[in-house]
Amino acid sequence: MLRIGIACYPSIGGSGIVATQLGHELCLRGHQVHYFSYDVPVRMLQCECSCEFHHVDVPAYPLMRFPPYAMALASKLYEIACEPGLDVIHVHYAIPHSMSALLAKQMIQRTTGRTIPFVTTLHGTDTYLVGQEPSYRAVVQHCLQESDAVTAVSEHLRQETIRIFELSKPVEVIHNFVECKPLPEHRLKDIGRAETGRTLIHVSNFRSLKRVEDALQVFELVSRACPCCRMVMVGDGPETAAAHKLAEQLGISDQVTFVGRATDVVHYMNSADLLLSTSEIESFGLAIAEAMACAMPVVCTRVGGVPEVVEHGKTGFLCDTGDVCGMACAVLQILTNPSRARSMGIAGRERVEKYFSPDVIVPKYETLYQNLLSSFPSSAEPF
Ligand code: GMT
Repeated sequence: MLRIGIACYPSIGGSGIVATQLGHELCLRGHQVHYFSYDVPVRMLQCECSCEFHHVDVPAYPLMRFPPYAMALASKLYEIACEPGLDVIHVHYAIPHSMSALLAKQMIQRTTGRTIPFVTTLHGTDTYLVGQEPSYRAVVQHCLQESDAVTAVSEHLRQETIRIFELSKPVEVIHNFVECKPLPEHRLKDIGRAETGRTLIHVSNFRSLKRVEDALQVFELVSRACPCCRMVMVGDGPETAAAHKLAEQLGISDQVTFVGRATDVVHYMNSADLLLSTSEIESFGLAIAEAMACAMPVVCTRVGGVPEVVEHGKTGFLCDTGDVCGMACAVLQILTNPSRARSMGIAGRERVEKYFSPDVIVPKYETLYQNLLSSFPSSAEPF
């Protein structure tokens, strides 16, 4: 049994969701989990395990235009690592969490002589986008190099991380996982039925890289051939207002429902028939795997780690980024062929169960922690 500190973003977003689900699973497996963030992680509120949450206080002072969150997180990690004690620190999303973990590790070493190893899990934009900002790059590179282990949520992200940060250390791929919840009765009956196969769903944080406008344009083309179909847009972000405007311009506002931020995405997925993901980059695509777990076929862009998740032609279709016509054709191929839709949905769920389930993925993290602890014998305290 290990005492594991997890630092993550608390908001609805892939990295925070994965971190919280991991904490939950580790707790169910008998480990003691401590979360660190500036707010209670959204998914933590929905689970009933005995994980502890440590609020990171960031005091403001008039001199500081930008209160130093990374420093406050390092202090909190240090405090809890000393008492009640941690065996390993696992940070999700490198910026700024791995910097705080490195600082905490050094402070613990200096004051107690113990070494508490830390793992950095990269989620995507910390490598592809934000990590490459000249203001952050050198620090991210240093913190990855100094992490006791670095993991990436896909092979694509692993390769890009090594290339971009010129890392001389290994990066291990540990894919994301999603739970395959029992399908509701209506869904079991309805998968792929022609008369119900008409609701598309798009789930994202409406940032520009999600190309939400492409999703609406695809839907507009699909609705010409299939006038009764509907589109549910789940999420919120900087492009939300533009998306509403575009829906009006395209004359599809009556068929498109914007539901905003949702904590229970599965609820919407279980009432939809096809997921459309139009991103220009996606390290993994958690929403895609969540849709597959709901036995839903997917039409996605062939980017980043998405081809590791979606098997083209079997669990959905992969198209080129921006190929609105190609994506509309792929959607129509599925909507107009109920038996294909059904077999794709079922194949997707099977794929998630086989490769991206908690039982397959969580032991990989446990093994990683154990291996680190055995290479730092001084770190293990009796627990
Ligand atoms: O999609 C985002 O921009 C949010 C980001 C996050 O960290 O919250 O998502 C990234 O991490 C997810 C969980 O590992 C992945 O499923 C997403 O594909 C990844 N997003 C990108 O790579 C753009």
